[in-house]
Amino acid sequence: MAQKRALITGITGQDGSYLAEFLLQQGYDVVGMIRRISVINLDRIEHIQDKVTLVQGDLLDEASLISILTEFRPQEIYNLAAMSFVPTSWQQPVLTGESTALGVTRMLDAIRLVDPTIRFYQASSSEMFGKVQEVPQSERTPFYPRSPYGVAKVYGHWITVNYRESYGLHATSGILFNHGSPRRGLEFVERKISLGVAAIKLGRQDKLYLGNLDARRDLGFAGDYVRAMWCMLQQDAPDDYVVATGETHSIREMCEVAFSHAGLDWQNHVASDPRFYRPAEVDLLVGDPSKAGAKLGWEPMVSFKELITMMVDSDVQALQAGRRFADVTEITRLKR
Ligand code: NAP
Ligand code: G4F
Repeated sequence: MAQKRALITGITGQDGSYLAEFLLQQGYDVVGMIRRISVINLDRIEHIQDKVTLVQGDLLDEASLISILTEFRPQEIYNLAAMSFVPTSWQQPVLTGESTALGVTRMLDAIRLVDPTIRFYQASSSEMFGKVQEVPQSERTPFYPRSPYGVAKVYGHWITVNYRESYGLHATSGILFNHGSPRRGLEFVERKISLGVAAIKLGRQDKLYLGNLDARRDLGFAGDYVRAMWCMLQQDAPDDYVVATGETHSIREMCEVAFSHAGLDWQNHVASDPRFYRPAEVDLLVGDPSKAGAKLGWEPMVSFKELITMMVDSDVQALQAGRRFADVTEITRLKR
């Protein structure tokens, strides 16, 4: 059988890096789209850089997408690129809409124009459920987004459904609940905690400042979740799927597990900082992954506790090895 080619937008991100690894293992020719910036950060894909083809393009620029599809002719596209950090979406709501919402339309339109047989995966989000209308959340749960990011993702989801219904595209939306890994961006709460625990364990800091500890999230391992993305595009018909663990844990529990793994008591080190609270919060997320289980045969392999301890161990090792991390907490504080 001829080798399949996949295009990944957001290949430099957490999920893009795991998906690229996974697709290479499946024998794919992987093309990754990166945007033009003054210094390209290939940290997450350094180890596979010579096995993938990198091409410049931007979700803000439809012509760049059209020319990539025309040149590379992928059979599958995984649209993972987005402005993905929820607090920044209040600070940069228009940019968030341009990439996270309209960027999806630009890519769908490029597919429609260049090759409507391309299979398309859209990285939708549990953030769309926001102020949840039922517990647990499934593919049938109505959306009630609580951030400009969530609103943009709702648009991305519905334009995917619309292009599927209007033009018969094989366009699928994966509604993924939170997933982290040792490659998670430093601002997201589970990584902020694992890196904070590692720094405290090694005596480099004493306090970790966090926001709302009562929020609850359904948190899995990114390596498991990219497998679900691929399974979705192997189905005969496009559809929507919730991908989640079915468990929910508070941020406080994340702290307990992470600090106790390092032999520390979280209550001695975690302090509250009102600047990390959000203008509107998503209090509780817990997904019902039964459709993904039944139709895709997908289930998560890594538990909540395994994920958090894996992340703490990885950050302790990284700091011990002399790796330096930018302090992003200052620049992600919300103006009040
Ligand atoms: P991430 O680590 O923040 O990666 C985002 C990627 O998008 C980066 O490669 C970034 O490139 C790229 N990007 C941003 N704007 C772009 C633009 N205008 N044009 C081209 N590329 C652009 O995010 P992630 O955690 O891997 O998540 C992947 C996708 O899944 C995102 O769409 C996210 O919203 C969605 N999602 C994530 C989760 C989760 O818990 N991780 C859950 C549900 C849905 P740079 O390297 O240049 O910044
Ligand atoms: O880690 P977070 O920033 O992730 P959030 O907002 O749930 O978004 C992530 O998951 C979405 C899927 O539901 C993705 F679509 C999105 O791209 C992203 O990957 O915050 C999680 C929770 C929030 O309730 C927040 O208020 O943790 C709470 N939290 C408490 N203290 C904090 C902090 N969050 C951050 N980032 N930093 C804190 O200090």
